Amino acid sequence: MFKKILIANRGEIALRIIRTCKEMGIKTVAVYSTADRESLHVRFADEAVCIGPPPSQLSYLNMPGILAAAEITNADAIHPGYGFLSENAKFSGLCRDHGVKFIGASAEMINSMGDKSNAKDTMKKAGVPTIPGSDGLLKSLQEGISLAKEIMYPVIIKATAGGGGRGMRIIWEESEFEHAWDSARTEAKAAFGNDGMYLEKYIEEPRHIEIQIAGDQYGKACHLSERDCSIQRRHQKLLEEAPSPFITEELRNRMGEAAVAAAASISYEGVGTIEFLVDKYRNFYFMEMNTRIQVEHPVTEEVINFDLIKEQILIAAGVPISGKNYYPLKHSMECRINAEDPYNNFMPNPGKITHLHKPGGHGIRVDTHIYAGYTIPPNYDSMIAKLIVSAQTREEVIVKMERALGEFVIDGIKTTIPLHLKIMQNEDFRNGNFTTKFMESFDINA
Ligand code: MV4
Repeated sequence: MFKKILIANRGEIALRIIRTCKEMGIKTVAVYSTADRESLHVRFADEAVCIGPPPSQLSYLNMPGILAAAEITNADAIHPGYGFLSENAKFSGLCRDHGVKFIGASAEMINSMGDKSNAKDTMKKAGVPTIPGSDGLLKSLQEGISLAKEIMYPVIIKATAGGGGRGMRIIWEESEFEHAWDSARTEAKAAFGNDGMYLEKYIEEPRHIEIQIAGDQYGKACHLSERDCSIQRRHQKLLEEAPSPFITEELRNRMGEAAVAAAASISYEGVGTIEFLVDKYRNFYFMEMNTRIQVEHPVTEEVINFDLIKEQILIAAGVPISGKNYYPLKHSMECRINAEDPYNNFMPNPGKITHLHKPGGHGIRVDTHIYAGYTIPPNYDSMIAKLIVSAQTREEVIVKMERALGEFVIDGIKTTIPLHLKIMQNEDFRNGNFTTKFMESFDINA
């Protein structure tokens, strides 16, 4: 087992990883930027190394600095958390070259799944359902136009280097094709240095449902049930839950089997997520694979009673997984609390927390790094806490979530707590009647 793990991240996920390491008897090294000197991950780790000034490029993305910190502290592994270097193939490769275990995917796996057209092709060959569309990349505008005519509008073109909604365009009729093609390629070239595009039939009003998977070094894979992440705004998830109110036991079995086939076919090692789009007829299609631990992993931990960070560390250390699939035993929901003003276009609102009261009681979990007197720096993501509520049924979770949101006091800054309270009161949400379009028509003032 590892003796010492360096955590190449900040905020709640750095704390989350430190906590599991402590329980496993593993020493921890925090790295931090000068903006995070007063952060809890710095205080709770056994050692801490300053790696640079506030901008991420100069600190949490500073690969030589982080590798040097691992070397001087004698860390034998690096946990990247989510975001930052967690899906950076170059960093994964550098860790391998330096003899320090990267607790995440190999450089080859990150490259393979990071190219979305290639990932789709790989999954199709493994027998995972994919959305009808181009066979690989489009070779020309003309090829796109004639294929769209064949599969019929609406279609969507996607940048193969994209993901998270960047470099994609929905096309409703042929007259829009050329402009969409040009603008998407220009955007992709500027953002990723790669303007390769592929085409798919556009699925209207889908649900975003993802399956947590785990695979080990011995070729075994399993699934750990699904999360419904349909409540998003501009490709930022706001709220996630497990199980999905839309998924039947039969569909869960089929999606779980497809996700296991996907993971096994690429000999996936570690924990990962297979993202699916599910249409109104409950057809499901592979969308993307994430090769990291995700923000919303706690809802899965709560419904299957299992520490996913511990599992990640065990797999990285070569411990085999049991291979059994896991199914939800109860219901869990996570509200992401951001330092943003939901009444003013989600404007970021960093600053000092003058007073704090975290909710408590049965079934309540708060994953956060904030404390009274803490100043949220303006340099990083605006998520400051995750409120995770679990109970026997979805109805009970919603009642408890309303109660817990009402108890949560974060003074000094604006947060998205009022938005979540309004979502909990929405009839369609309460009935489980929502798609990825939910937030487009949601009005916090209504
Ligand atoms: C789609 C789609 C409809 N049809 N593909 C958005 C992010 C990227 N991962 C893929 N995305 C979509 N791909 C087809 N063929 C709709 C979306 C989409 C979406 C997906 C999941 C969650 C929220 C979304 C919001 C807008 C569009």
